[in-house]
Amino acid sequence: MRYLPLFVAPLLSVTVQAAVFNITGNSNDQLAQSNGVSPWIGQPAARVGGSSTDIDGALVMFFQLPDLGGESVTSATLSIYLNSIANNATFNVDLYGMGYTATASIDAVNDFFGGPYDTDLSAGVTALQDDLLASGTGVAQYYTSINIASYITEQYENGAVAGDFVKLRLSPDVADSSNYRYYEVATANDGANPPMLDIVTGTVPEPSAYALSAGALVLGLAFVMRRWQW
Ligand SMILES: [Ca+2]
Ligand SMILES: [Ca+2]
Repeated sequence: MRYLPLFVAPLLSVTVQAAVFNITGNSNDQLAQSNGVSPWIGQPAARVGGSSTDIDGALVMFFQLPDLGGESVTSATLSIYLNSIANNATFNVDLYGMGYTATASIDAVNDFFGGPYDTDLSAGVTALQDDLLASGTGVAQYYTSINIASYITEQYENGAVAGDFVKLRLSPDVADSSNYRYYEVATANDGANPPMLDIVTGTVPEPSAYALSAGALVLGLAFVMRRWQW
């Protein structure tokens, strides 16, 4: 039996961490309401779901994008502090991306959405995570999203520059929440537990680097195999 040396794996994992950005939400975050009127901008908490009588709410947040310094986004996660769940709300809360903006301000008329995951077909809206917050789970704690690095990268690719804001939304996953059944989420006006977007950048190998590695590997293998056969 002949065994070829296994030296493939080390060549394929050479991402180098460059910087970590812990971005606090902008205090212009705001509850977008189903009636198209959104007066609450300075509140330290927002009611996602049945925010008041016959009115539902979704929290729209803004995070100022950093200068990546030529690096790539290797990780990006949103952390949300759930204060409480009011009146045994049984729906869950989904995470959506709403692109990027130069100024942190909501569109009171159009930004609200409540409904099943990934059914908001509005232009510029992307479903990012089903049930980031779920009924029956612990309160008075942070919940962290899945890695949304590809979505953050997409914003830069679409033209966002450092100083622009990525816009994210927490929506109830029912079209009509019962009155006063809601998730109370800390906003950026909560000094202790604001929403956070944590971005990690790093150097991702260029495809050409992979190609070179692969080419060198093939040559190396051919060389080794020739030697083995002698
Ligand atoms: Ca606010
Ligand atoms: Ca859901």
